[in-house]
Amino acid sequence: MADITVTEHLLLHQKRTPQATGQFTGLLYDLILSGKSISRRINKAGLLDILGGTGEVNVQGENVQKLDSIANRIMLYRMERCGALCAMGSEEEADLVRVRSEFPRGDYILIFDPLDGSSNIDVNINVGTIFSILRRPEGRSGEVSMDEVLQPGLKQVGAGYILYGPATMLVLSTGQGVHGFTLDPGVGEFLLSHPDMRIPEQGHMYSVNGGNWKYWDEATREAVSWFRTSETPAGKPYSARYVGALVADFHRTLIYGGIYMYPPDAKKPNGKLRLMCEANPLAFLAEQAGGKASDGYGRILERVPDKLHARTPLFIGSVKDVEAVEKIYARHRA
Ligand code: AHM
Ligand code: MG
Repeated sequence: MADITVTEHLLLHQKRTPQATGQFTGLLYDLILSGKSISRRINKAGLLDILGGTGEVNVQGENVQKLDSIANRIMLYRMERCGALCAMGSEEEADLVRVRSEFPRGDYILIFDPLDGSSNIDVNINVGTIFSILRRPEGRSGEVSMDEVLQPGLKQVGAGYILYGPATMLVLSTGQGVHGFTLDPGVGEFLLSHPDMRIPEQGHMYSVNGGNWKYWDEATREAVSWFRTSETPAGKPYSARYVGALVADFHRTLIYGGIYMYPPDAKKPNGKLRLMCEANPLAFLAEQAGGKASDGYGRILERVPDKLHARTPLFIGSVKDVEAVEKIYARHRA
């Protein structure tokens, strides 16, 4: 097969995608460029003495790793200049970042987690950038207000992630399936490597931080126990896998099937993950790949965020595995 670059792929799809105007393609192009810059910094991290924390605490109350803030700065700098955005929301920024008047503004809103799984950086384990693209509601102009940003995930016009692993990969959907591209470092281009990714209907792996057992309620314990005691379609027990980097755990789930769970617990009653920059983009990809994403009771993509940094429980992956959890929660709620 001849190499297909991500740009070529986007242009081919542009003909059939109403929202893929030149502005949208330009946005994706600059996102990809940001991803390449972050990838390069991560590869050099050990050499440049930028591993470890800055000593600061971010808006979520977590220690900021040096690479978190570097990735955040790369994204903000590049994307403010792309000409397609009017505002950005970052996991590392408390408030919405509006594109300043000296830069050309567009109709899109970008929400991102610049470096997900950053507690893994010091041990050289996968991290990633997750992004969600929304369109400004029709007929709105001038300063962007929060109600324009707080849209349910169903309204996303694109979403994806860049996984900085043994190879750097871009996994992207603009609403026409999910496609994976692998960075060829020699030519500096993402090449189509995983066309039309589909999540198997049922998997053989479950992924959850079992260390939270003592903080879980009865329903959650039963849901996790279900995977510990049930059989896969091959008649074997489920395997447990947990990287602790959502983007890596999701990527495995997208390819092999199964389920990733971050349930609510006594310390985090709304779960840990952020609806807008983590759950929504991955839920969009999961559904586009034929899978499912739930908060335990209903579809993630239908949740209306009440604030930029709203959190949600997340159960995501194969349809049958996510439904198994929903059935258990529904029974406990009744
Ligand atoms: P982060 O965005 O600050 O890295 O936090 C989110 C991460 C996810 O990547 C991961 O799945 C989860 O937090 C791990 O949390 P825990 O250590 O509680 O299992
Ligand atoms: Mg994260």
